[in-house]
Amino acid sequence: MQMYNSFGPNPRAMRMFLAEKGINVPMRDVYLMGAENRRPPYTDRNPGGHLPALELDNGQTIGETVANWEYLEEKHPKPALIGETPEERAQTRQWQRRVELNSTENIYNGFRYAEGLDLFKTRIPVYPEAAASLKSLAQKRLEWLDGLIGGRDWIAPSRFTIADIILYCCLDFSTGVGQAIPGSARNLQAWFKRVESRPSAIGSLHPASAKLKTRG
Ligand SMILES: N[C@@H](CCC(=O)N[C@@H](CS)C(=O)NCC(=O)O)C(=O)O
Repeated sequence: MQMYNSFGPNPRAMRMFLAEKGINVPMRDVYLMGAENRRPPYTDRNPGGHLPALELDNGQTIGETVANWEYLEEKHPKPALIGETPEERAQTRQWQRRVELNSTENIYNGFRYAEGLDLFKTRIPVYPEAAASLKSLAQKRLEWLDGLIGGRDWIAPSRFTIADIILYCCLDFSTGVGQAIPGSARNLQAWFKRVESRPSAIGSLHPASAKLKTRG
């Protein structure tokens, strides 16, 4: 097995997941800033053109971070980052969907259509006129989430899960490109510090982060 790796919040989330699990996977760097991920041979393996991806021992390559996490958790159930029981897994997937559909996807598209426009305009359809609305929507949904997590340590009650990894890696990146946690979202700010103190958080930063002055 090997991981196609790069700078960026999604590959970082994969590295953080692997660190939390204690799984050692050889990494092969793909040069994201030079769009190596957007042309063959990479797109022959992963037509989605995104990073990260996982090449399995049977030769198959799987894109999409959460799909790979589902696979890895089945192969390495402990410590559970999705869940040990059907009930826990359903709960985690519920929070994962809430985090991604409400917040992180809007944050990422807000970035791609504004600060990231020069990088993305030759890669994907871009809608600069939507950027401000997407950013505003994401902020409102973070405030909504903030209201739901009062009195608990993690996004899913009582357990550190993939929902925490997804949101943390996104917000650590987005803060550096003008989309910080809303000032009023005190629960989320405290939660962010809790995640940040885990060794996997700092350990998962890509060496290019310092040069690019963005955390990914
Ligand atoms: N839905 C994908 C998104 C992955 C993604 O957006 N990766 C970024 C890096 S953080 C990327 O590949 N960006 C470069 C590009 O899109 O060309 C996943 O969850 O894995």
